[in-house]
Amino acid sequence: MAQIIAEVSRTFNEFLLLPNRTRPDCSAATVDLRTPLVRHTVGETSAIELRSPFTSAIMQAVSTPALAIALARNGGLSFLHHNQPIQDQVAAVRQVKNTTLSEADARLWDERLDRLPVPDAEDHLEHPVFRSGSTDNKRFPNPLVDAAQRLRVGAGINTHDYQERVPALLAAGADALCFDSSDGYGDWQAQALTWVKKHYPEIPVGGGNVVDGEAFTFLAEAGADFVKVGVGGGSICITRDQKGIGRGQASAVLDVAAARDAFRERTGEYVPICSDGGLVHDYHVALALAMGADFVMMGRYFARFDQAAGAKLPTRDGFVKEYWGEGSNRARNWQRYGQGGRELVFEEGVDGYVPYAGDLDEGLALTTTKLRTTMVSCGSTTLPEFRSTARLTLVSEQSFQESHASVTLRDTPTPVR
Ligand code: RVP
Repeated sequence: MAQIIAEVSRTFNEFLLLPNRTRPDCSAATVDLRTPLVRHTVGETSAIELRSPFTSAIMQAVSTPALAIALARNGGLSFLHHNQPIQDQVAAVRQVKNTTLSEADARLWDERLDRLPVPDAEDHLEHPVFRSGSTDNKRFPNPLVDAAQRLRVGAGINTHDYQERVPALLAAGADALCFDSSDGYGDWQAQALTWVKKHYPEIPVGGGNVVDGEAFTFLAEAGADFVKVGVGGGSICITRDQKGIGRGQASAVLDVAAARDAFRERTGEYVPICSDGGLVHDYHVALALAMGADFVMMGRYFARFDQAAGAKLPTRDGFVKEYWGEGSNRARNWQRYGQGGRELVFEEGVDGYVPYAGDLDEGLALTTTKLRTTMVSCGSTTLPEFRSTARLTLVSEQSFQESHASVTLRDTPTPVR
């Protein structure tokens, strides 16, 4: 007989954090957002530590080289998508790895330039790098760079062509890989993980997506260096409507975090987890991290910025950016949404618009400030401390209503009597 899980499937909107005591040494400036990307022995440091717990989704509409550069400068990591020929993904990785901060710095100052044009694979202007933007250590004090000071970049891979794609991506300089699947709890992914770990033991490779502890443990035992959590919660995702598969993102993260901790106790190995999709408000990032995620992955959030791939279009109410799912007819990513062949028989994603939000640097700075101040209210200066001391409460519908302003806002037209 089918098993009914006792816990109701819950999402982020159903929770709030309670403030904890804030001591004098705990301030936004002292909050340290470093977090491990890669599996490591307890007590040791992860081979790659994100400077800030943000990664961008493995999606055509999101993770361009320009976005990867901007995000790495701000301490996070992009995973360039694999829904393109191997040589195109390789060219994208090269674009990120070949604009090093120090080289750009040297050229801009030596040649007294204000900006540096960065060409794409076909030699078209991809994006200019400005002196004040690319090189100012004060503006980007914590970039995510490798030992040679090159920005780090990740790449999505799939269980179909990994034996050709992985070596090509590594030759181009990819720093981390991630198997990209809407359902990672399967033998195909375990076999593919085993193959990558056997042939390229040095390269970090993540797995997913999963929504429960059993599936996490399966991938961790197969060698995953991190595991992504989330099925059906993405803003463009209709998998739950189409297949009846998924789980509320909060429940999924809580369950997988408990399994990660049990795995750590049993093996002495810490396997980071990533909350992927369904982060609608900035405060959802803090909730995901408090519930146990080591870092988050976002699509809609990053798709709104200049650096994302979608076209910027005018509307009567301002600008929007295009944003489409990997399971939509526009992306047709059959490698992620395996339905038994090389074609999508039905869509699992939609094609739409998101409000335009300008430049990534400014948007992410604001989100990061909110995260820091939330952690201060919760009395934490590090992410491990935050998740071990966080107190969360479920909210009723009435208290959810109470959370919002209940006056007429000044910029709302007042009816004339
Ligand atoms: P969101 O941040 O809510 O936009 O969600 C992004 C996530 O949604 C991706 O990282 C991926 O896991 C998932 N996704 C991508 N495409 C689709 C789809 O077409 N259903 N879903």
